[in-house]
Amino acid sequence: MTKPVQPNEPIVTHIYTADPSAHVFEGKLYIYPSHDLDHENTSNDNGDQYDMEDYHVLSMDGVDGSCVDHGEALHVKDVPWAKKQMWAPDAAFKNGKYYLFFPARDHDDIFRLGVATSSSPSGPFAAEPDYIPGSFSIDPAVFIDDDNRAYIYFGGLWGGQLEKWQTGSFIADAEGPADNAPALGPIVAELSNDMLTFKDQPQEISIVDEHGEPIVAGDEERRYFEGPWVHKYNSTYYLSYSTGSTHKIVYGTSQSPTGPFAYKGTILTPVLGWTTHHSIVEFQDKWYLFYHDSSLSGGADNKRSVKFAELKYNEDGTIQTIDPYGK
Ligand code: FUB
Repeated sequence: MTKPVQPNEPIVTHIYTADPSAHVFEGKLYIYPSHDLDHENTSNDNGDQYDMEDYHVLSMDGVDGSCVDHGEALHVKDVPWAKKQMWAPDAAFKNGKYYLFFPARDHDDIFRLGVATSSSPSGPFAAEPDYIPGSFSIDPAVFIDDDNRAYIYFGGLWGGQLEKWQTGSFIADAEGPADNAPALGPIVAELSNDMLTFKDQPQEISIVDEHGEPIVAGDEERRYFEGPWVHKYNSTYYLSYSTGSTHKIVYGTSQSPTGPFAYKGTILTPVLGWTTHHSIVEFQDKWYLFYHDSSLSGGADNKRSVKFAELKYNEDGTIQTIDPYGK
């Protein structure tokens, strides 16, 4: 019998999992994580240590029950366009189908975003033969608004290659903006009704400070790095993301799903391990943050474990900061 899950503890321990995207489907919590592997690849800023090959879908009937691993849902060998590095995925339900969105390097080593479909939230998923036309970079996250329009958010610096797309084409040696120039924002595109293509040209999202000025690239405590997630609470849109080099999950709010977003504060203080990555979901009238850290592996950057914590709002809609170690 599997052990019940506990807040701020790994939800599974038989495999390493990271980058959790949590959703409520068919009355249960489904978690779509990366599946970290135990290998000896060199750790570097290019992310070579994150050499994942497949996805497993996890589910929980409740936050005090056990977590089920539904087994391999998609493997890179079954994705014709993809070569390696199956990084942070997300899932969505529309048109009576489940869609798995995922990044991987294509055969030219360029990160692209793919889609796979299933009739079940636990998969297995069948990949489309090609990546989403016009897609690039990493960390897709899909938000479906109350009017049923679906938006995909994506983008990550460094190994995620976002700097290389500033001109609209891939420039292999492109660097990020100067420290005093606006930081690169995440990218958003509305998805077509069949969820397989972008409806329009992807747009960069602006994240601004308390004076309405763009957050600059040198402001590493607040600037966007990777791992976007959008949710809606009391009619306000919340964009949350990792600050990468300063290891925090932070957020901003907007009255539009495409921004601009006004920076508000920190959701999650740094965890053990270099990366931090999260999702936010409402389940049975409470809100939860799913995140990962490397404590189960003793701190190995490429061997992370998904955990969760309750997320609470203040009366004014701001989010209370979570310290995962209760300091
Ligand atoms: O898991 C590989 C990468 O690490 C993800 O795509 C990033 O968000 C970071 O968590």
